[in-house]
Amino acid sequence: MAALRRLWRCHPAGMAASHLHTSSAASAKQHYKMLVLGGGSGGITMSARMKRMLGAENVAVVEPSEMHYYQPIWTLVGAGAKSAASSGRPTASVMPSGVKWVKSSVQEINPDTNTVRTDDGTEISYEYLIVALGLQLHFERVKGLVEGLEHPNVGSNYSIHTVEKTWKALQNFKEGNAVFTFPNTPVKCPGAPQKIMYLSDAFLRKTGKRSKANIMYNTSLPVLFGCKKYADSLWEIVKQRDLHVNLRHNLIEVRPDKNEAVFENLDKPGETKVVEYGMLHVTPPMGPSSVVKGSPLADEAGWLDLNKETLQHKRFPNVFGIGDCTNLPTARTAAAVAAQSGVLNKTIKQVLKKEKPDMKYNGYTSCPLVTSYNTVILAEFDYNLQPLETFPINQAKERRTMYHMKADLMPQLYWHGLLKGRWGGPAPYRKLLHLGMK
Ligand code: FAD
Ligand code: UQ1
Repeated sequence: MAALRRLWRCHPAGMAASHLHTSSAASAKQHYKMLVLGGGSGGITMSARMKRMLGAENVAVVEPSEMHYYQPIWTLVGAGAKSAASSGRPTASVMPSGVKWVKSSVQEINPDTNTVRTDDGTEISYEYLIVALGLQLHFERVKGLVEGLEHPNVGSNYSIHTVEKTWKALQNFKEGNAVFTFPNTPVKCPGAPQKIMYLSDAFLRKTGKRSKANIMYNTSLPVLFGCKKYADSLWEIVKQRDLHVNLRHNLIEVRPDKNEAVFENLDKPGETKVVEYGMLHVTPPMGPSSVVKGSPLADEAGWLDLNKETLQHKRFPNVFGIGDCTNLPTARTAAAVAAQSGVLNKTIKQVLKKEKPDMKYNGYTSCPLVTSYNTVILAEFDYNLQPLETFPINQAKERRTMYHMKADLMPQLYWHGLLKGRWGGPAPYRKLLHLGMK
């Protein structure tokens, strides 16, 4: 349990004292026209947009974490290509100025009374609510995993507390199986569990250790990637690089003292396989935010129950949502958050004017599939898993330009475009770039 608590502890980096965001206890005003739950990618993005629409004094964000992380760069941190420090900035520095930051955790959402309760017992009422609580990681659901993450040959790019362990495990690898997993739950960025495999393969080749490694990707899914166009390219790559893909294999136990990982075969109930590892990269099981799950806002599985086109709640018309906490049937990514933010802005504008929302989110999502230290396949697709590519070139090919975009341009676009409410995804550019083409 102590180890688990360490995994969840917030980053202790200090808050910029120069910012004027006050704590909930210090404020008397407990009602906001627009209340945003969660100050991650979706929450900060929407608070910036709501500040422009309604004025800063009408907007509040409930977020307990002192630090805001750009999670997509953790793929490169785990492979030693970027530093963990470069992924985080103080939450105070990304909170739109003048917007109230309530530095607490939401404990309960009561949409029947238009109120939420925070962990210090404060009740906040709202006229409109945006839920952006993200999803929850469940390292504890794999037996032995929390203990395993204390060993030097196990890591996970999915948390700031474990991402540097991946890089250590990779550097320390000597021989044997290098094992990469994908759990039997929905995940955020479904490409990330295999990106670190391609980077590890490249690292082991660069350092002359590849011949001593047997690299395997054990995934619960029945496919390598959801959108066929990119899956076809990835199958070519795994064949060429001698990477072994085992479909429908789900990690159920880690035995760190013996360096063993136990997998169940999802197609043959009761059949398990024990794999000895030299290094293990785990993508943990994930699930809905417990706060959403425990509220009337949830669907049967616990996700925020939204209209998939307007992003308005199905039963509570003054409630909206964005990002990983929702039940939108597309891959959960920051790129999806970008596209959703433009649609949600329009939906809210129309709802405030008592008009019927008419802008439709098409499920746009994107996953820069890092396939080495200088190449990326830029997957972009919609609700129907149909490619929706920004550039008028075949994006299923590995490209250096796209690696540069992922490693150098995207972080800038995130901090200075998305989080400022000025980046609603590439759709306008796609139309321009495809002018005159089919
Ligand atoms: P988050 O950004 O996770 O924010 C949720 C926020 O809610 C957090 O700040 C949290 O502290 C807060 N919160 C939680 N519970 C409470 C509570 N009870 N009360 C108040 N606040 C609470 N996306 C891409 O587009 N491209 C990529 O290449 C990519 N790669 C990725 C690689 C990795 C390893 C990972 C982990 C993610 C990657 N993503 C990528 C996914 C992307 O980071 C997420 O989809 C995105 O951050 C979702 O935004 P969100 O606002 O829904 O959730
Ligand atoms: C994107 O918009 C985005 O959000 C800022 C990402 O998250 C980091 C992405 O990874 C990608 C690929 C996009 C889409 C942007 C372009 C230019 C294709």
